[in-house]
Amino acid sequence: MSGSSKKHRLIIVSNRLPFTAKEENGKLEFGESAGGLVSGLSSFLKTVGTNTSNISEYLWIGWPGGTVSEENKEELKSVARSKFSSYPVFLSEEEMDQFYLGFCNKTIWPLFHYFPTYTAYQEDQWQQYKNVNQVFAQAIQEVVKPDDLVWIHDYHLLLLPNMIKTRAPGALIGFFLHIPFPSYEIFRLLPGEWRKDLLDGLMGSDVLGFHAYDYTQHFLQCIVRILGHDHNMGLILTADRVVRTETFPMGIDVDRFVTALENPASVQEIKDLKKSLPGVKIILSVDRQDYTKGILNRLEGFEILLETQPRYREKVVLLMIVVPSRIGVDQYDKTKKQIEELVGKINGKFGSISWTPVVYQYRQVPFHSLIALYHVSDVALVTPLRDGMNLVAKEYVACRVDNTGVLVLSEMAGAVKELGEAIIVNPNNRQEISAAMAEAVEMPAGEQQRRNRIMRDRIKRYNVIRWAGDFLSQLLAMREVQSKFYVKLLSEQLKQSVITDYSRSKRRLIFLDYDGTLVPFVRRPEMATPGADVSAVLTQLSKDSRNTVVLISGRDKATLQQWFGDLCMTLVAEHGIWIRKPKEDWKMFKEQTADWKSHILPILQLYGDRLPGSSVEEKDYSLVWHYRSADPEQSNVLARELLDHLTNFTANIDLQVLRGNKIIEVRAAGINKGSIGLHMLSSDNFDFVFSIGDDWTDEDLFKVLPESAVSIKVGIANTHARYTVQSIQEVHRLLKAFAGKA
Ligand code: ADQ
Repeated sequence: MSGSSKKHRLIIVSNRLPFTAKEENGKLEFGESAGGLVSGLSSFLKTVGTNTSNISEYLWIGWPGGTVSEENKEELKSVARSKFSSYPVFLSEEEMDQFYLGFCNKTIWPLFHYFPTYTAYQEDQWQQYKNVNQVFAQAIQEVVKPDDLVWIHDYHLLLLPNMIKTRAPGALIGFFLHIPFPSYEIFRLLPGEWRKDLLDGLMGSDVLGFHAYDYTQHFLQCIVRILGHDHNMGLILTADRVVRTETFPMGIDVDRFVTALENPASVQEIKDLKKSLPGVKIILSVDRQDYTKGILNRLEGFEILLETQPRYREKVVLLMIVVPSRIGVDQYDKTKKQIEELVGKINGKFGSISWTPVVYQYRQVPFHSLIALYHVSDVALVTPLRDGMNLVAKEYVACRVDNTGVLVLSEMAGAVKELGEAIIVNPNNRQEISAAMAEAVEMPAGEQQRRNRIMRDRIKRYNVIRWAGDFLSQLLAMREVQSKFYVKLLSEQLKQSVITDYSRSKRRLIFLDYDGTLVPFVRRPEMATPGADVSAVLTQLSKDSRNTVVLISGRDKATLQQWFGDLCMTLVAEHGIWIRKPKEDWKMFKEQTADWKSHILPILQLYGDRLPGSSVEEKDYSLVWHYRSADPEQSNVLARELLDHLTNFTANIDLQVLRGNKIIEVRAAGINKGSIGLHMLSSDNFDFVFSIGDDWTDEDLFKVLPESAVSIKVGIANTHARYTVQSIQEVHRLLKAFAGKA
């Protein structure tokens, strides 16, 4: 990883630490913890502190793998820090039970792997999930420093980014999801509050990474549909944040595997394996015991092969290694039983004294044995029903140093995107698995080498060190991306000086937009009535004789009259078509005709009918098609179409067609908030001009104001305004401060 020369500390956060600590007879015992993430990141972490790295040091935060009594916690902390560069998060057995075995592995894991029927929706487990994420947030807060890079991993900690955003100001937060992100149709099965909280949680990140392009797209689709945020090439812009989403397929450390094959332990293991299985083709199957891995399908495919093609009997062996996993979750216990029954059935049906068709082992195997297995197996059968990536497939290819060997790979694994030269199967089709096994066993060595050469080159290039480096480079780059958006943020200091200028001035002109500035957007415009706090602050501001307050909105005059008619302020309706000064009647700002409306209205109504949830608003001199409550994706397509339609239709008429915040508006050309702004400016000699708004229509006003004016946009998007604020709450605070100076 290269880039700016400044060095940062990296904080890695994952459910498990890279080591395990357990109490035996009251004493702590330490062990290594296995798994793709730990071994992958360890290779990357070896580069930390080198000249080419932007990372000066690292600290790993997570659970140490067991419950620890009070008296041993300090010792564990100290060993964790000195030996493993880690910081433990302590969790009770009950917390772990409901959190890990509960919400993580009975709700998120099955649902995100497209097993909705295995998914539990239990409120107490959800509460514990929130609680444990809070415990992690607390642990991070204890150690984090500004300028740290915080990299959170996986589905156990989906709520964490948002929880630490405020606790770790200045730190950049990255999140990587190691499992698939499911399509909206699956994700929406979660109760409304959960799915919103989970997405809000993730949106606390600066960079969000996924293994595959599809998962990134699914996530973005959920963000549009559930939170209502659009994106531009994966960059999500909300009123107060910029979040980058990106695809980073995780790799492995190929060199580590190749080098380890030369270790005496591996060499011996390879010899022993070859001796114990002479004259047969070895088909390897290695996974954690998990129903998503398709282990049963694999066995069924093998059964079909032996059944339908007897010539393979005594000629092939399925070497099946299953690593114990998530013991205590019903579905896992059930799958284990089913696997063992089927192994027994196949061996009973086809086996002989000299030949066992399926050699089955239910255990964790050490690294040197695992790579020996990869090295001697003629075929690797990797057939998950759904898998975020699948590192086993890549590890097998890495260990084929002479490029022989055949990988049979499921099209449902994320790894298939990079390993397209494998024999690709649909794991639901047992016949296909069986045919793939036969094809693999028969494949000539030249063809095997041709395929593996391409795949090995690819996985060597995008290895795990590149993967982590890329992710962290993107994370660091967010500082610059965000600074462009945050450059105009109204700091506390600037805010105070605006308030001082306000209090010293004698003739003030104050422009206020309404929707999105004083009140939030709601599903139906008529529901956005001003609350008591908004009415109070407007009353106070408009009572001050030094103030000329102009409420300038796109709404119709009847609504503004109803809500604010009694206040001593200027009301402007339909973005400048109508104006009502205090104690006067409504007047048209510039003469208008409305005869064009009868031509345009049917077009808008047609789109109103075509898109459920959208509606047409007819004002005196403008027409609006609203689509805030409609399906966001469908409405984006139709909005583009309507815009095109109207632009062509109005080419020779003096009308303007504008696309706003979930609306398309048609009105007479030449009238906008800017014209009203100029009119009001010329009505007196003001010594303080202030304008605040959130919308594209406010830009017309910002553009015409004198340089000395204080113009503020609500939201961090590009703007002509001098400053930006991130929320409506900030608008309220500022206006209240003004009112307090009256
Ligand atoms: P897993 O579901 O655990 O990981 P996988 O990617 O295959 O799946 O990683 C398993 C790791 O465990 C591999 O590194 C492998 O070497 C090791 N392993 C497998 N069988 C073993 C055995 N019998 N003994 C010892 N070690 C064994 C999750 C997601 C995946 C994603 C990874 C990484 O489910 O889709 O690829 O995270 O992001």
